[in-house]
Amino acid sequence: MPPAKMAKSKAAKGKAPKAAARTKVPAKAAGKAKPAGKQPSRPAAARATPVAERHVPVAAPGPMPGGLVRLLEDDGTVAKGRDPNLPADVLLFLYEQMVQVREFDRRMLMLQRQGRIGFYGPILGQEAATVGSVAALEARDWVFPALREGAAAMMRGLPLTEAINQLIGNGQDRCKGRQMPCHYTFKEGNYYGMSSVIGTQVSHAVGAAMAARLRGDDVVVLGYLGDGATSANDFHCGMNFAAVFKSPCVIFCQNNQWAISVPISKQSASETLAQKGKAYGMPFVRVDGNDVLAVYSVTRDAVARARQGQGPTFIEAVTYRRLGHSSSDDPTRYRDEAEVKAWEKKDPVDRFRAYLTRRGLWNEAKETALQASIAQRVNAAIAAAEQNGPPADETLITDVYAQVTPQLREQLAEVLALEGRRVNEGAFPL
Ligand SMILES: Cc1ncc(C[n+]2csc(CCOP(=O)(O)OP(=O)(O)O)c2C)c(N)n1
Ligand SMILES: [Mg+2]
Repeated sequence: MPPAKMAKSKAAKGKAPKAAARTKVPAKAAGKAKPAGKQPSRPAAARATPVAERHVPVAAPGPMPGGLVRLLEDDGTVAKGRDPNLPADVLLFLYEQMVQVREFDRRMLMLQRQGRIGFYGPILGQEAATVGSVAALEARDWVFPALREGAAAMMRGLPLTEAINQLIGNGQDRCKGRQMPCHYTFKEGNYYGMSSVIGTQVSHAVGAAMAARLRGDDVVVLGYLGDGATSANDFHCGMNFAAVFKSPCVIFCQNNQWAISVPISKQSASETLAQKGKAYGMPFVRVDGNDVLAVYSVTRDAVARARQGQGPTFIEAVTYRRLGHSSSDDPTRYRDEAEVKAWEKKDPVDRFRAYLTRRGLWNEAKETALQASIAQRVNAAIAAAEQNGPPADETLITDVYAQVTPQLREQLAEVLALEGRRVNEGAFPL
């Protein structure tokens, strides 16, 4: 049932919680959000989640495939009968999002090197895993991201200027500079603020999904984690709880082979991360994370199972972190460049472009136009965000209690008397 109808029928039964009634989240978000500066025309891709609106038929839940699920070959071909046959506009939406986040990533890393933002966690190489998985959600579903899923917020309508406001931590940042960069939060897009504590995304996602079920919301939660997070307590508690109570969620692990400087071989003695799902008694699947079609397909099926009351699925997306853990890291100190080169050949964007070209949906002229349009969007967003001043000093004491207490006021006055205003402006501690 299309989301709009679903919300109506729930309302008729007298149990239409607020969240379930939201169907066009990104569109609403655009209306509600206060862009901090002049925002270029919204990326076509950010208008909505067309995948959700035009959902392709859901595969019947069945036994999970063994081995690695891969649909797209390096040359852009798909084995006969295995193409999910997504509509052209959906395919182009996915491609545009992948290209956009790649360019955004490149530029943000440059800004960090120039001292214009303090920190950045790049996703180069993991574009298909994020874009393909989040595209499988309906607009009313929720995302609990880890460090490398900022593209999910943008796909769900977070304007680029707002994302950069967050990276700068300026006065227009929703968290007023109190969070580390890359910890976007975007309530209108049902994108939960990222928790830095590794693995907690799992328990948060599982708990939120349980809460949604108890409230009668028709919501599925997609929670992300990295390979390193599978060693954290929260992963195990969350997986167990999810499976026992059939929490309507999908637990999506981006196995990018590294947890800062710890390789997967030192992270887990299991043959695969996916099989950890079996131990907890939930369906599991291992997918080629650089294959956007495969990622989309397996996530869509997992979301369908969760929505039908069949509980959680654990997905391991096999991919690779091609750059450092963050802008503060130098990966050449602990890994072989040959490994990086080998993964460059499995580039998810190139592979998908080859597929689109084969299908007659893409060509060089379109590529040039898209690159130019994205460069313009990102440039305009940077310019707009950089016009915003820092958060007011008074924000140090707001949002702590419902009302600012006299003690906090006193403390602020003391700090300002001692230090003056904006003494650390422009000095990034990271
Ligand atoms: C509980 C906890 N321990 C340690 C850290 C420090 N830390 C931040 S990111 C990270 C590695 C995460 O690796 P992974 O889960 O594979 O995600 P990736 O960074 O590769 O996306 C660590 C150890 C943390 N944030 N939280
Ligand atoms: Mg990792």
